[in-house]
Amino acid sequence: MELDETLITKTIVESFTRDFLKITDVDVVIVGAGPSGVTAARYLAEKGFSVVVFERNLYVGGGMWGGGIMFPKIVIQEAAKQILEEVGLKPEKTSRGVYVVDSVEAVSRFTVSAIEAGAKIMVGFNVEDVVIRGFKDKPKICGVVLNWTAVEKSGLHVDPVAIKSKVVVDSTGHEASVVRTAVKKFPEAKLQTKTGEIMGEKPMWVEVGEAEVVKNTCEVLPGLYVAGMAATAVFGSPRMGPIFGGMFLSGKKVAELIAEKLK
Ligand code: 48H
Repeated sequence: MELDETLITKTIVESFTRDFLKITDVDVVIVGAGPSGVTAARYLAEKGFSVVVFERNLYVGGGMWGGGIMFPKIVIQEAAKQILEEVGLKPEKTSRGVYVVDSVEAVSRFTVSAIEAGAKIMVGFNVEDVVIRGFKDKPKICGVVLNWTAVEKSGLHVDPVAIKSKVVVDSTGHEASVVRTAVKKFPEAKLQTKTGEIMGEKPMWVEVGEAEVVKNTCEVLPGLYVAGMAATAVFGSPRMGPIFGGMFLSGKKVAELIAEKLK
């Protein structure tokens, strides 16, 4: 067989198009492939739901690569140990009582497990809006609007496309960008927070931050869930710095909530 140039082109375009057509209508769209997003993707796919994760970078992992101050180590507490073991990691118990794993191995194992469970991860896509049904004070979020990150960065005027889903998870980290967009477009729609608005992340307090990120993982608007640092930002909880147990536990919790809702 001659390795003709266009054969490669056709293979790429055909394979990508086939993949994309499969994810235009799914059970769950997850925005952001950080620790909370990939964890949620794995659990939901394992339960048999169709799941797609859109990540604006060309790589997955979010804040996991850099560990703390770029020392590539992921620290977790006992409560999250089992989640890491399920993906094949072997958390090392330290004399300080917390556990530690290598960042690169953690990103790799979490990503592979989500894919093996059946989740599709699409990189290079920026979610810029949501799809809704219902107006006034009762919008129901039922999908996302996306474009290539390259289009967003270049400022080209290119219209996006939409993906429909039963629910959407905002696991975009500190930005909580999906909730922010939804609230900006629908100020009438009240969030499930004390003020009904985005409360903003508070300074560091590890113990409280770790407990609250899990507690605040929930459906904030009909059809829209928050997980990970997005939950911290929306509910005005303290940040926790470079400990990741709460992120994995939040990803697991959002998957359980959605599984219950969609069953
Ligand atoms: C597509 C998007 C969009 C968009 C953002 O930041 P992350 O790692 O998120 P979490 O919440 O799973 O984990 C947080 C953790 O990494 C962290 O920062 C901690 C523990 N900080 C504590 C502290 O005190 O600082 O990942 C979010 C991902 C990233 O990969 C973004 O590129 C992506 O979401 N993303 N993808 N469309 N609109 N916005």
